[in-house]
Amino acid sequence: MRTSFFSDDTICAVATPQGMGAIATVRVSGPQAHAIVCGLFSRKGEFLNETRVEGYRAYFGQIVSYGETLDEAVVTFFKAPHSFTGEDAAEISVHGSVFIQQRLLELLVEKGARLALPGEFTRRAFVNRKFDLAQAEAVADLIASQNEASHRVAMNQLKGGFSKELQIMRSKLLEITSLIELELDFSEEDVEFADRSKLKVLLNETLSHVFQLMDSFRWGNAIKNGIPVAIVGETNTGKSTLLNALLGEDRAIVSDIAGTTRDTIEEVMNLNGTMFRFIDTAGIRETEETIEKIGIERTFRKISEADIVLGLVDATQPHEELAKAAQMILGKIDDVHQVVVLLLNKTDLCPSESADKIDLLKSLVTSTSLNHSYIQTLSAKTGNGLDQLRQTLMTIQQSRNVSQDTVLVTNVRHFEALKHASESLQAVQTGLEDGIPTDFIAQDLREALYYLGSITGEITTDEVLGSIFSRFCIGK
Ligand SMILES: Nc1nc2c(ncn2[C@@H]2O[C@H](COP(=O)(O)OP(=O)(O)OP(=O)(O)O)[C@@H](O)[C@H]2O)c(=O)[nH]1
Ligand SMILES: [Mg+2]
Repeated sequence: MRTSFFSDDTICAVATPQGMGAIATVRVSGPQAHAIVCGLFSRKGEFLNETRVEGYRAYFGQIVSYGETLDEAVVTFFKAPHSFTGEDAAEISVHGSVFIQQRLLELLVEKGARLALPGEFTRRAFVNRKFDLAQAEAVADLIASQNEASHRVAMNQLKGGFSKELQIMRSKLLEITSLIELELDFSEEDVEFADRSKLKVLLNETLSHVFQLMDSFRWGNAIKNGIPVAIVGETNTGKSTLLNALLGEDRAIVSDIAGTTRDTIEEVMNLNGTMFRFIDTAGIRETEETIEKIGIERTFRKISEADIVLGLVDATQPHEELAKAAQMILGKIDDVHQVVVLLLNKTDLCPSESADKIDLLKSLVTSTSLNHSYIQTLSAKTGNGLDQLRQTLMTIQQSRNVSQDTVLVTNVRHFEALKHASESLQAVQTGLEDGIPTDFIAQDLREALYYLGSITGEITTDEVLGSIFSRFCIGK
């Protein structure tokens, strides 16, 4: 249900970033958009006639008010429904002085427009069915995207890949639900319109699809906010030195005192178009020191949240201690969701022992059930092995293979809705097993449909829409 939230008013806002720039663009949308803009826009000494405006053509002229020229401008008119919002609209490009932008808005308001609320252009586009809610949210993601991967995911969502998958799922479920509801109408006669075995198959299919989408959230979210890479190991193994080397700056304090890093330090970095979020953590050791203990607990949490774990061990340690340190790290890896890179650090101090110790690490990994692991030598101090590490990170990222068409869930709201839908579908499943009355099953199915529909905005309330669009900025 897309309720008509808007009155018949015309809105305006600066659509380009705030402040001074070479050019600023002001957007105007609504039934009076053409009339209002024409009342300010003069060409060769004459105001443009609203009835003669051609759409999709760039007009050059002046913004004139009270006989004074404010600026030269290029104006493009769009005609409903073929505009971003689906309404009559215009875009005015002027020189990007803050004064000109402000004055132009004032003039538009004087002529009858009103300043747009945050996200109001996109909200109007949604109400006018230019796209669904998931696509509207993709517009925000696209604008916020800072690297190739997040751009690709947002673009796919904008093109409607995710929406289409949801639509298919919903229409299948809807079919079954209507049959079940039909049974309710004939409840006296004890008929079964909806084939129960078919329903079970459909439920299984839908549930596994929902689970698959939920699973993609971990990766989708990582792409949007930077793939979390935790740098972990015992104290003094060189974790902070590695963070600094990767970033190319002295971000974390490095010292030969064990337990230097107490709290986690996070920095985002773009590597070949992919954003990684490196997390330097407190070194793991037995300690009675309260603050350090809290830091180490935090390290364990960061390990579990990471997609990639860089596990550092100190090459100068004897075999036995090295093995213990590596095993401690390997024991914390969740092989389904995580990849571990074991790094034999400080190899500059004992180059002749590297090969031997790498063999030891290899044999340790082989004795675990881990399938996604890499082992490398490193000297965080001299930078030896850094390029290879960067290469490994790229390889791991590429192996996730996010193609143009892969649907990834990147939005917490969508993830929550999928989770609720999965719970309702599971309730239907157990209901069928336990032979629960049909009306309860119908209710759970309706609930699942509701949650799936809420993602694309088939079913939404004004409150939900308000909260989504208020997070957009003005002019969007
Ligand atoms: N020779 C050599 N020294 C290193 C290397 N990496 C780190 N170091 C030294 O090892 C000491 C500890 O380095 P940090 O980076 O502070 O180690 P950390 O793992 O962050 O230590 P905590 O924060 O205490 O857990 C410092 O003196 C570093 O200069 C390396 O590759 N080679
Ligand atoms: Mg440190």
